[in-house]
Amino acid sequence: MREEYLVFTGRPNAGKSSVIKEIIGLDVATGKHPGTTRRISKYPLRNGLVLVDMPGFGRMSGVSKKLEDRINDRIIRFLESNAKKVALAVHILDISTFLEVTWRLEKKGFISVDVELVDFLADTLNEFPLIAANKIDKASEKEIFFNLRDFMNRISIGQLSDAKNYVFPISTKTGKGLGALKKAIHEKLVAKGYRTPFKKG
Ligand SMILES: Nc1nc2c(ncn2[C@@H]2O[C@H](COP(=O)(O)OP(=O)(O)OP(=O)(O)O)[C@@H](O)[C@H]2O)c(=O)[nH]1
Ligand SMILES: [Mg+2]
Repeated sequence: MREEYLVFTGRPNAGKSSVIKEIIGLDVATGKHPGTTRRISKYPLRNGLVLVDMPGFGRMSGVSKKLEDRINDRIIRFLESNAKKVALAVHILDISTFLEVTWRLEKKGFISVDVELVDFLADTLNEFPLIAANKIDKASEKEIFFNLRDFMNRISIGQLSDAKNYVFPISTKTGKGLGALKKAIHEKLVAKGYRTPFKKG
């Protein structure tokens, strides 16, 4: 049977595993500290569709620089070598701290890891990933609005109106926005021939 991947990416602690838990209903490990998921973890769903929970891309706590580099390399290599087998990628980011983190990186001459990874996914997979702008409960509405607008302006999606079809503000804590994200994931997978993608193997 063919095997295809539903991949979840994001920086450490963004809430990848929490989104998987809430939306797909899989009992994956979540944790307070960046670096909870250390391996590229695969969970078979249905009809050859395999969910992939990635470790965080970027800095982790309690992990040597060497291991961190190795994990980051593995993520990039997995995505590059399996590009044709990725049915859908969902990128999760912590939108509540997006601008703060981005400005801090820019001062050091780096670009946002989230922007970099989203653009890498779009290039490598030839399709724009769905984006879960998570943790909207952690900042004021105004702050979330500014962070979202800035993020959407930075990713290479062209029109801001297009970005709205791909970017979903959510909170796995309050449940806000999860229905819309789930629907979007479902629709994309159905279009790829997976009629009941959320059921387990
Ligand atoms: N306030 C708030 N906290 C959240 C939300 N989503 C996740 N968290 C918390 O953020 C922390 C990280 O969540 P995980 O789901 O483990 O994140 P991850 O991206 O899988 O992290 P790694 O596996 O370490 O890369 C946990 O303490 C979660 O409870 C949210 O929407 N709001
Ligand atoms: Mg995780």
